[in-house]
Amino acid sequence: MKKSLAARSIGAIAIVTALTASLAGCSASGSDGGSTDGLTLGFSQVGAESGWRTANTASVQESAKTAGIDLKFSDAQQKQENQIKAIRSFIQQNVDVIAFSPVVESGWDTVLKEAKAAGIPVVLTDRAVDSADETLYESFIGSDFVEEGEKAGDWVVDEFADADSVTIAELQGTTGSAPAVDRQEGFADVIGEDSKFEIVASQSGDFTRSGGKQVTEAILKSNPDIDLIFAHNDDMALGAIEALEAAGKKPGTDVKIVSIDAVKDGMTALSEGQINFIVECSPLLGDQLMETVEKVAAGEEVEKRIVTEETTFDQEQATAALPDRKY
Ligand code: GZL
Repeated sequence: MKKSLAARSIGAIAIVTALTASLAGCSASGSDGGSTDGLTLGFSQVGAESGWRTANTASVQESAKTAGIDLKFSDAQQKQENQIKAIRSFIQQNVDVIAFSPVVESGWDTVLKEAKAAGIPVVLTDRAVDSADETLYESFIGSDFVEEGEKAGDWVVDEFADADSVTIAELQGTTGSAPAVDRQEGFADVIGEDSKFEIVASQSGDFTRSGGKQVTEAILKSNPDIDLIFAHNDDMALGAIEALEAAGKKPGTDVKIVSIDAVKDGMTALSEGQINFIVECSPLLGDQLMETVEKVAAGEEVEKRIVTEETTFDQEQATAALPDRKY
């Protein structure tokens, strides 16, 4: 028998009421799935400028999930003011720990003092700050960028052992960033011991593929016969390859290229002979970061500087490593 409109309405209200009660009961008991007693980490990331950065973000997010740490993630789009805003927001939210990769070395003391005053410990990952006050952060986890520049320089000295003169174009990373400052220093220290090496142009491509292409196009206009490009990262090296090919030059042959990072696209270009040597800089810092965050939150001592282990690749080694490459 067809139910009356009234009967159907009362039945519907009963169902909605039961559903509302069950939902209310769920949220009231706190069983909403979120970890109520887990750590909360505020993380300010540089941006998404390169393949390295993408892999680093994935590592941080995956490791936080595995560790059961509630990650509040902020992408600064390579702007320091956005990172400072994010850190202040994390302080307001009273997170347990703040971690960040400082886009540039300078200008952090004020906001780090605010975090310290709020009793929130800070961990630096990937890039360092130049603050004189080392009490403003608990630890730095990342690479030795000076050593990376030195490794690139060592390869150049060996590769051009029989040359009388070598003209070099340097594609710098983000101006004022620790990797750009330190890689330039390490490279210059090694090649500076022999006057046959001359850096005829050194300009920032901001760690991006488009930046590397634009800078290389400009450099080729005034220095069409460079022997070598030293790129502070693979993304700029890949941009340089595009510029060299557009200028009718064979990358890796007419102009040799040495780079840093060893991300998949860079390693592919290396295995194909368009890049000649790559110094590894690992983005897989997530696990070390979460271990450090847990120790810091528990008030345990941590090492002030935790340097990641890294290697180098020539063409043969890149070809062998590519199938197992995680990033
Ligand atoms: C290095 C990292 C650099 C990479 C670039 O640790 O900060 O930033 O070398 C990235 O690819 O953009």
